[in-house]
Amino acid sequence: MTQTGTAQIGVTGLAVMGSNLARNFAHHGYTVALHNRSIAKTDALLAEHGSEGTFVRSETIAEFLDALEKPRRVIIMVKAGDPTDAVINELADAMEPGDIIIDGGNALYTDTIRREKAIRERGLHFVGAGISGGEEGALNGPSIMPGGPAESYKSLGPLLEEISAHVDGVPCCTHIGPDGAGHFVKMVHNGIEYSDMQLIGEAYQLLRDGLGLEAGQIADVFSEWNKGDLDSYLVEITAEVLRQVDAKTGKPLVDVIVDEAEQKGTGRWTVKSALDLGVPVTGIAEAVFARALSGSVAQRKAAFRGERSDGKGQGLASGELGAAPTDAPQFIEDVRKALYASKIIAYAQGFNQIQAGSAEYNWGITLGDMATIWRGGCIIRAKFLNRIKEAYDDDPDLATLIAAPYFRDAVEAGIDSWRRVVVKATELGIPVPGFASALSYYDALRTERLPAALTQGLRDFFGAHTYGRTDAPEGQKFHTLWSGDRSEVEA
Ligand code: NBP
Repeated sequence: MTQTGTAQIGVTGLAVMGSNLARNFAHHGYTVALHNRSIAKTDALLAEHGSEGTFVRSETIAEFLDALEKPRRVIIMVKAGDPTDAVINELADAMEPGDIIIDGGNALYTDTIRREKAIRERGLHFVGAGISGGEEGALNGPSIMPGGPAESYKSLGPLLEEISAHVDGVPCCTHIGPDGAGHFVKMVHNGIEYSDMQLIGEAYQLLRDGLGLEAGQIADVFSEWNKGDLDSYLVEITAEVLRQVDAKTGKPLVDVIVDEAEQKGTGRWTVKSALDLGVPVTGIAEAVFARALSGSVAQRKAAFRGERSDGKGQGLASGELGAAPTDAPQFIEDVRKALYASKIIAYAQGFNQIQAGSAEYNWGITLGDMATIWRGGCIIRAKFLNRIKEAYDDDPDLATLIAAPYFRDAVEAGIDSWRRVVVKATELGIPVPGFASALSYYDALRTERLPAALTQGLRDFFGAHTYGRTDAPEGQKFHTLWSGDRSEVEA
């Protein structure tokens, strides 16, 4: 029986993400053409899940493309980087004008911009789509962030929206903007995810080292927090991970896991992009550096404040540490409020980065839509994203999330707790880079006169870099003749 032109969608790259995405399409009644570089993965998928829907097996790209109805829609789910380029080129060589290539991997947005341009010039459509939610999301409904031409979204959008997560009947998928917009937003999403996890980690450590709570007790605290403003997937699974007992030792699993956090690179990309755009995403940067610090094994061994494991005596001293908090329930509540306030800052910074990226590349991104499509399916799904959506609905040009009434009030309600936590952590020698830098960011934004005036003075002194004056029109520059008579001239 010929199966030419029977499949509405094709998936190439059938590792964990691609297989689950293919099954998700099949569960929604679509006929799915399957392809993988090595046939073993295709056959394994068909053997284990072939009965879940209608799949078309293919061994070659030619067979794969033949199975698809036209214009063809092909999703690539292979390793990001060179493998993705290899697959795109192989497909583009064999496809016809109007066909759509979708890269669902975690591509760097600048690669997506380059690829979209090259593929467009060949008469094909290229859509870089960020997909979040891990393997579970891919199977049961991810959050999808497709970029690329608006025209291709007309044909592709309904399929993607159907298989995406839904919250209150609204799909967690929307057209983000042209070329690299989807992958840019996915990148910032991942950066926010880094920041969220770092803040959760700091809260955990404060309860563990500040109050001496066991993992199981901290799990109960997180479960309780998940019933309120902090209600989110990451807080929910924090309780689950903390409650897990290691079968081998009988200890909490978290106590036997090596404390070196790894990264695949999207957090680093977010920070690099933020540096280029000049957007202070301090929360994400602290999270990326905290992971790097955890992996700085030699430095940690050399500086460790206890007995050094290499037998070379004591590590570095910490000075006198303060006493543990005496009112445990109050401290737990303070940490909860500090976590929420810091999280608001992290999202405010991430949304500012999307705003700046959208302006830089003319993407026309609607910020409220990002909050909408992150409400379900993805790793950072959280109840408070509804509030972010409302804030941008009320004012699409909001300069910062913390200026929106709900968030302004939420941060102000937690500010005393937040300061107490940072002070107590400092006294106890517990590192809280996320909490502390978020608080400094918040204080800096609200400071009338920043020391940047002095920075400008210094720059003018050693490099004649000039400065503006508070009493002169914006843009007018001045220079003091530091090595002369120190009079001021207009630059
Ligand atoms: P991997 O990132 O582990 O990639 C494995 C797949 O890439 C296999 O199908 C493999 O084929 C194929 N592949 C490679 Br490697 N080199 C190739 C080449 N030169 N030509 C053709 N195919 C090649 O798979 P994954 O974890 O399912 O992730 C897929 C994409 O989704 C990645 O970009 C990832 O960053 C992204 N993503 C992953 C997650 C997650 O939770 N894992 C979440 C969100 C996004 P083979 O079978 O022949 O070796």
